[in-house]
Amino acid sequence: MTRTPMGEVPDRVALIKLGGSILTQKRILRGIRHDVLKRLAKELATAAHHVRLIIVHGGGSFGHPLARVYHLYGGRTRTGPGVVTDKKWHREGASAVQRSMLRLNAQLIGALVEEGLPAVSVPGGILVELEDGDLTDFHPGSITRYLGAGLVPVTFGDIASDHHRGLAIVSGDTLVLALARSIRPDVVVFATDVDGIYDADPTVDKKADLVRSADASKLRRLAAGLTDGSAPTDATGGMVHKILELAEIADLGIPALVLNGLESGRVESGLCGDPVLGTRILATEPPVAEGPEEAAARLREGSS
Ligand code: IP8
Repeated sequence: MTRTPMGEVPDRVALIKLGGSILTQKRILRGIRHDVLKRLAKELATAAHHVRLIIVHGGGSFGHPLARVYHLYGGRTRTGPGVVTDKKWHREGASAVQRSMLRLNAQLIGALVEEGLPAVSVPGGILVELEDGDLTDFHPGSITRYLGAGLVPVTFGDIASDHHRGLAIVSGDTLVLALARSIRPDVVVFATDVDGIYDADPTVDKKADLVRSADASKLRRLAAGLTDGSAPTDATGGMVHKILELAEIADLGIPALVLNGLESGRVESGLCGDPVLGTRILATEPPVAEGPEEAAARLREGSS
């Protein structure tokens, strides 16, 4: 991606996921990394001169601890299916989780607005319908309309209605994949707390190597290798899920990038298409459309 000349409205769209692990302090309930938030807002504001942004953020210590306490997980999540025994408890939990997520979202929006970005909030729960924690319907209209109006929509992993369970969590990663499918951005960037995708779990294997680039089939091989281990850790389980989602994004013909959002300048470089340390995901080539002459020749030759 090349940088848009100053003053011109960018025509390219970038979808970026800011991981909860970079925005929040893992071990402190609702602890915000204010310095990171401020720096990322500056980088996003600079990048917004070159690409139109859709931002998705995760929950970190604003979402996951509460979701766990109230058994709100469902479907393919890190902690497995939740068991719902008491509807009132479930409803109170849903309200508590969303209130907490809105606080994180407001902090991020505040930082973006301070840097001059017209950011607006779109709770992820109103975009989706779930069935046992899995996405069944997606309604991205509010995102596309805000984007069309020149705003920066900021959505987040949230509580959502679930046709089977009543309520469940929709993760930021699920929202990214659904947005990629429906909006077809020019690039998807995942800002995480590690340098990219590794060929083994770097928290347990000192010899784990950073994968500099991968296509969908390499990603699927990597995911299979990571789940081969005897007992995949939480970190690996989360990463395997992300890797498989990235393969799906690549198959949509959209390139992606996984980089470290805790390192200064990487988010800006990644969004602007400058060289940056991370894992570059190559888009799967769409099949070349057959022209009328080729089609006629194929029919003449009687091939199918
Ligand atoms: O951090 C989940 O989003 P994620 C958000 O992207 C909640 O997995 C509410 C737990």
